[in-house]
Amino acid sequence: MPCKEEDNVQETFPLRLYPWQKARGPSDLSQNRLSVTLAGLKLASPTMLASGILGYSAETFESIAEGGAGAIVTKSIGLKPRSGYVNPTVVQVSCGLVNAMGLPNPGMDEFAHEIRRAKTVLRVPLIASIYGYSEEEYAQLAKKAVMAGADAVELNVSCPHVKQTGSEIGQSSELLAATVKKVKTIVDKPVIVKLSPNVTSIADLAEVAAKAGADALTAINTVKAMVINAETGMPMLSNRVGGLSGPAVKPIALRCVYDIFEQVKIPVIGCGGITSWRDAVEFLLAGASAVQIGTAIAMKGPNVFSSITRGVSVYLRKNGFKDVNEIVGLSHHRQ
Ligand code: RRO
Repeated sequence: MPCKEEDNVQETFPLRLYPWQKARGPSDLSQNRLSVTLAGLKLASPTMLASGILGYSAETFESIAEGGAGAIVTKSIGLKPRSGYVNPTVVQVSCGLVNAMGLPNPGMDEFAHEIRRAKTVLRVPLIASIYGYSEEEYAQLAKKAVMAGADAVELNVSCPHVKQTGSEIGQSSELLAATVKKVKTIVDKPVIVKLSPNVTSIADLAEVAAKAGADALTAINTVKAMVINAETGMPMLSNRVGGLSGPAVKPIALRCVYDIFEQVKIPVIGCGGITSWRDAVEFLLAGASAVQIGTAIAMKGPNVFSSITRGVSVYLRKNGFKDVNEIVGLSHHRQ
């Protein structure tokens, strides 16, 4: 079955009116109804570049921001350079991608130059994604990233397939709490924690991160997955196991955001299969204050930011909302 695409704002309106929509008066077209403040970061649009896609150079950050992204998250960076796994590292499947890149990155000392360069041109917040093998490493990386100019850090505690980092930290309440606490003692910029869906209760781990001092949460990283080639009889990825992203994971990600919003008060950033304005609206209604976009860039190109932003804006106007923040978590309202 092909992935369903519903991106045309003109054809899909007017929506059915729900009780919460009827009470609203006419909206002011002149204001920027899309701006959000997230853990102290000011975003002109609630769309962000997700970590892992086009996340390496100041030039690509700039072009993504010019394309309409409200913030940029870098590729995950560690203390030492890493070449990642050998090819094949990405396989296309129905409605998504399965990747096992293996954390390729130049190491923070090298990448700090890129952060500095990016900060001279970027007008949107730059968030450094970092991964480590201990709480001390996360803290060192956070300090280096912030000293280079990063506006916030996103702790990648959820990579599904690299040993002794990623989800091995994010799946353990003790390691997760210790990591977040340590980073919070070192930096005074917002600390965002990217959570794994490969757990029994993502909301419980969200609560652990929040209690340890996290300023916001990103939900979700990729879903642990694999692909086998019937012709060769072998797994397709060199690492055998990887992470599934794209429209295939959207309902999982949406449920995760919904569950977290019910249990935890800090802002949630939705991530997972957001491809159209309608997907973005669904995440906002589930409780996301902003959304990250990754795989859709590979599928549709960087203009996906402006098409999603435009669509969300039209949705808000047509339904009488003055401000994107008014719809955050609305699906939780009970009549
Ligand atoms: O680099 C990767 O293989 C990777 C990472 Br760091 C991650 O967080 N999630 C993912 O699916 N792949």
